[in-house]
Amino acid sequence: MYCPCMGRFGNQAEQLLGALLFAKSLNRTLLLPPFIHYGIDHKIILEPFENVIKLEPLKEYHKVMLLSDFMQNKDLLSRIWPSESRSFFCYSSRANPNDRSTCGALKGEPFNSFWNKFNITKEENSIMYKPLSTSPSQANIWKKLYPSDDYPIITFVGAPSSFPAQREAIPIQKHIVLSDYVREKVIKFKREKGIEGKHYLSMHIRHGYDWRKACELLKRGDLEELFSSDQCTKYRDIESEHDILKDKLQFDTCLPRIETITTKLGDTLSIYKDNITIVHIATDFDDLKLYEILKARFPHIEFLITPRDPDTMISAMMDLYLMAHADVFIGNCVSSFSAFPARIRTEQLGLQESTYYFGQNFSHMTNKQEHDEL
Ligand code: GFB
Repeated sequence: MYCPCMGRFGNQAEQLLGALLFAKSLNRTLLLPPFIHYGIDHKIILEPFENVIKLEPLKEYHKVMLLSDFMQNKDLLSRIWPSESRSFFCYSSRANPNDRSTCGALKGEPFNSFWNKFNITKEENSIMYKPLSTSPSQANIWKKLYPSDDYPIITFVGAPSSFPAQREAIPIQKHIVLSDYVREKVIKFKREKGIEGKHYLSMHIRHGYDWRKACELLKRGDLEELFSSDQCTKYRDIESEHDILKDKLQFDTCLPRIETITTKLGDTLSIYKDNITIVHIATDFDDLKLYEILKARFPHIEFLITPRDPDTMISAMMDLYLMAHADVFIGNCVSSFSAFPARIRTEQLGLQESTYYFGQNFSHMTNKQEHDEL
């Protein structure tokens, strides 16, 4: 059990992959937490896990249970996580500097709101596991130190996994399928727009204020990776099992200029000839100037955006679905929000050939093809 207390959807989704991998290595059930969404004025919204991701395909990978079901099951709760002995596990304390004896599991937001939602208002016990890590390679040590007879439940303060997700966890995306709830919202949206069954291209334009600031980091010139950039800057060499850097990350790949966006869109549409006349724009910021430029440059294209409602995750979920299932996708290489649909396309739907990124020209050959060429 854990709180997905770091980052927004893209970060939480990558850490879910690592948490599944770790739970499997321990042969313990993973309790699936709600996703944490931040609305207007950082309002914390807990989106039920099952509204976003289907449970059945996940169960094919490993034993899982909804955290909300577990918390409502009073019998199970009092048997394996009784209120008087509720331990939290952490690598090291995040509590006040003058009290390092507790994990500080409920300190600050979103930690406090998350646990309060499940009526957990107090940390009874803290277990700090430093220098152990939550890498599956340490599973045997975990089993020895914290056997399930003595520790039927391990509750982590944050996700027991890294961001970005480690390479080994990426294929688990095969089992992360967007829910019917999201699918139906998209079908309704398409029906309303009269585009059911029509081919479309989807592009992710990540360019809000936080993103602009984050991309500035690349101007230092010495960063090899940022957030989810491994998805297009690196590939795994099959023989040596090492990650090979295809190309150094450039600023324009993180924050594409308008010219970069229009050129990439034009070049990509021309590959698909006249087959695509609809372009969905997934974005964190509606830049009306950009929309005007796109309409003027591509007069024969119908541009679509999903309905906005910042206090729910609906728009984000619909954008993720539309990007994942588009005939053609152009993503942001650095963004973990782009990485989620890109992984669905490559790991689940076999759509890697029609998955592109803005900015510098990365080759999208498979590892095997790259390898054969050497
Ligand atoms: O998902 P996320 O971690 O992706 O955070 P990045 C971006 C959030 O912005 C999403 C919203 O969870 C959404 O709430 N958002 C972004 C969007 N793109 C879209 C979109 O196309 N449609 C909709 N509806 N919403 C990084 C983080 O964000 O940003 C880093 O990974 C850091 O931790 C950095 O915070 C500044 O990876 O893009």
